[in-house]
This record gives sequence, structure tokens and C-alpha cells, in this order.
Amino acid sequence: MRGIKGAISVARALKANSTTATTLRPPRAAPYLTTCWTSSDPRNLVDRHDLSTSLVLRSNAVGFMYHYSSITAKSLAEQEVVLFQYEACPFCNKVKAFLDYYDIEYKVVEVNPMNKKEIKWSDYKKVPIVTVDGEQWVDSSDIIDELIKRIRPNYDLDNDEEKKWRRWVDNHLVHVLSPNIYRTVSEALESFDYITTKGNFSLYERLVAKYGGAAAMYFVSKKLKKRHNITDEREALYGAAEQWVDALKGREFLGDLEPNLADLAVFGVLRPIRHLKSGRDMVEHTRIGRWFSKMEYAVTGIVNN
Ligand SMILES: N[C@@H](CCC(=O)N[C@@H](CS)C(=O)NCC(=O)O)C(=O)O
Repeated sequence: MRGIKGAISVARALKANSTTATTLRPPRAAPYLTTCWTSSDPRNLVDRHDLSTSLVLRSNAVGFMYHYSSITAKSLAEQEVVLFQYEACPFCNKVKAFLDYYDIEYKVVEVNPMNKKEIKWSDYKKVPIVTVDGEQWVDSSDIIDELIKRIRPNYDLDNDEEKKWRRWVDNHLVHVLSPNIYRTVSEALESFDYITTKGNFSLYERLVAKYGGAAAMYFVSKKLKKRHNITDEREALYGAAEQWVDALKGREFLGDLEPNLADLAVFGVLRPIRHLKSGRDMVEHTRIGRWFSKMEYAVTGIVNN
């Protein structure tokens, strides 16, 4: 029962992108190297503040999953940035897309969605949570606002077009995703297979979550569909993708020659579903593929075939 409840609690978790790296982009002017992994070797982590040190040390003892992304941004370079996340959570992936694009060095603590013991220290019970030298920031959009203020103090956060599409991501796009990734039993199983493989689960939790979660989410997704007035899941997904491409008005990115925060938000929430059936269908049936590939290259430096 606890397992199924936990599985339901990852309702918004989506399958992350299983990329096949074929081409690496040339190095940027700023040093750029992304190395994300799950590790059993604490020497892979550089700990500079007390909170994350204790988390990392405890994580080693109880088997948390963590990764380290070695990317540098000047203004945050001397601070410890830690992202508490679910690997497949769209809101967490929004933050990750931002951190990766702006070359901010950060650690990831993978939270177990069943017991959330990694964020027991916090009153906030959702992810993402970001700590910067121990200071806690919550809510993906607020986190991104705080981060951009630190690294680009002159960034115009009042651009109406950008604000509109960032809101669209939170209020519309994310709600279209769950009904799609859990649309059929096989799609729900595909999604949970990824979620439970990449996420922080014990073996027992993984089995319960995969089958219990997939079954539960198949039914929950039908309720979500009604709640958000979706009649045809795929039509809603394709419609959202086309709406986004229309918003680009022929520009490379919404931010014109470079991605802005709306580009990063759309990319972040779509990245986890890109290689699921729903994401493959979306790229096949809409015009979003070209923009998505450009974003993938801008954020990760990887070109996928
Ligand atoms: N508005 C928040 C939403 C965050 C959110 O709903 N996160 C989900 C995971 S995708 C969560 O933690 N749900 C609570 C749970 O898993 O118990 C944001 O943008 O960060």
C-alpha cells in the first residue's frame, strides 16, 4: 500500500531523456564540461557547505543517488549549489535545463519519492529544492528567477512575451504531459520503467512502483485528463507543440538568437518525455523537432540523431 502510494506520489515524474550522444559541440568560450553520474564514490563530490556535506555523507551511508555536474558560472562559482530532485520531474528538469545552459556548477541529490528522507530537513515537501550555500530556494520558477538575478543582474525579467510563455509552461504544458505518458497501459509501463530505473528506489520499491504505479497512474491520468478538459491526449500535446512553434514566429528561439527563460522552461519539461512514445510521436507529428534539437545542443552540447 505504502509502495503504491509512493508510486502515485511520482505522478508528475516523467521519463527522462535517454540520449544517444553522437556529436559533441565545440567547446564554448567559457569552460564547459558536463559529467553527470550516479556514484558510490564520495570523492566524486566536492563539499563546500555544511548542509550538503552532511547530506552527501549521509547519502553515502543510506544509498542516496547523486550526480555531479561540473560546469562553471562566475557569479555562483564560489557557492555550493545543490538541487534536490526527482530525475524525471518536469519542474526539476526546468531548473536543470537552466543550470546546464548557464554553466552553473551544481550537485544533484536524488530524492526518494516514497519517503522523501533526503528533504526531511525542509518544511517544503516538494521538489525541486535548491540550496545555495545552505540557503533554501523552492518552486522552479522562483528558483530560476533567483538564479538569473545572481548571474545576470541586468536580465529583464519583465519581458511580457517571455513571462507569458513561462506561465504557459506551468499552467498548460505540464498538465498535458501526464495524460500522454500514462495514456495506455504500455505507455504507463514504459514511463514507470524509466522513472523507477533512474529514480532513487530500493529494489522492492522499484518493483512495487513500476507495476503498482503504472496501473495507478493509468487511471489517475484519465482523471487528470478530465480535470484539464482534455478530450484527446495526443491532440492536446501536438496542439501545445504547434502553439509553441507558432510563438517562435520563425525565430531560432523565443529569445531570438539565444534561448531565453521560456525556451529553457519548455525544453526542460519536454526533455524527460522526448524518448518516450509520446515524445517520439510529438516530434514525428509536429514541427517542434527542429527547435528541440537546437535547444538540446544549446543546453547539453549534444547532437542526437
Ligand atoms: N510549483 C512547483 C511544483 C513542484 C511539484 O509539484 N513537484 C512535484 C514533483 S514533479 C512534487 O514534489 N510533488 C510532491 C510529491 O511528490 O509528493 C514548482 O514549479 O516547483
